[in-house]
Amino acid sequence: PEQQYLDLMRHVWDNGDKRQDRTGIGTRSIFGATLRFDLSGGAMPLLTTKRVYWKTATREMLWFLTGSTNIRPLVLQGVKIWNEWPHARYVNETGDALSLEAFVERIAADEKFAARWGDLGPVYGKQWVDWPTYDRTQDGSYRAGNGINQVAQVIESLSNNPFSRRHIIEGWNVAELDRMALPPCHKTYQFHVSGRGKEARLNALLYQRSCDVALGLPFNLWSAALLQRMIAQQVGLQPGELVWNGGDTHLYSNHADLIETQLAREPQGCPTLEIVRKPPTIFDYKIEDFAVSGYEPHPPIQAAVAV
Ligand code: THF
Repeated sequence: PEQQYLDLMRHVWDNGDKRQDRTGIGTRSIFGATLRFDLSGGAMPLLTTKRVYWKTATREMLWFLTGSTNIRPLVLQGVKIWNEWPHARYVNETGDALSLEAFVERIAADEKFAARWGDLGPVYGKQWVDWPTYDRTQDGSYRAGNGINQVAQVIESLSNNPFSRRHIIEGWNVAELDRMALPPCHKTYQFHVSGRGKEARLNALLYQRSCDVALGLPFNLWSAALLQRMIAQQVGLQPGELVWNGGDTHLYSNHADLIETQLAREPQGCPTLEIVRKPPTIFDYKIEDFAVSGYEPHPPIQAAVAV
């Protein structure tokens, strides 16, 4: 299964279109790609050709499910993957040349500062569990309605109407894109039930509009499979297939060392995930609930994230 990822990386690097991108770094890019993973028996799309920090990605997923969009809870757990964006905004808007490290320390130490500068806007967590609604009033104006918890609704619909074709979690809230630090990359998740009775399986499809194959995709694959596994457990289905669809699928030109190193390595088996307890709801998972076995990856490969 991992070979699909390596083949995609090779293909994008050798044949991708060289283009300038928003970050100014430059990418090689293809448009449209598909990967498929069978999660039966607990198998996970966890890459072994470099160490992937699956606990970091898991903490991020649990943070999405809390509805939070502030980096502070991540920072307090030592998760650094969202720090660059609020830092860049802070430096831009205040002109204060505070280093990334000092900024992050202040986010951890100072709750008020974090509330002011640590927020990413209405990104994933907000849209997933509290998508805003508007009620039209008598005089034709609008007032805020109750938010929609899409994750809870998908659990409901999978339980009550498993064969529906509408089990969707959507991050792309058109009206709020301009307030997001970054519009969602992994923007649409669709779930699907195949088979019946004890054999019934939960499949998932992720559509990702923009994909950083070297740094983001290893996280995105793990996280999608993790969400699929948690939902499957909650609704009593076996894990089925994960289908990943990429739109602009690219490699940053400054990731050459990572790419050549990783492509020279051999995959090391198929890691599995056990969820050691069944929490009462999808919102009650803790990091301790997840145990990975058979993970003996090659060493990590350091690379800078494009902001
Ligand atoms: N922007 C870009 N350019 N690439 C991305 O992958 C990306 N994301 C999120 C939002 N914007 C993005 C942020 N997610 C890492 C991993 C995921 C990220 C951001 C950064 C990263 O640096 N990973 C390193 C270190 C991990 C660690 O320190 O724990 C790694 O080696 O994997 C993708 O959705």
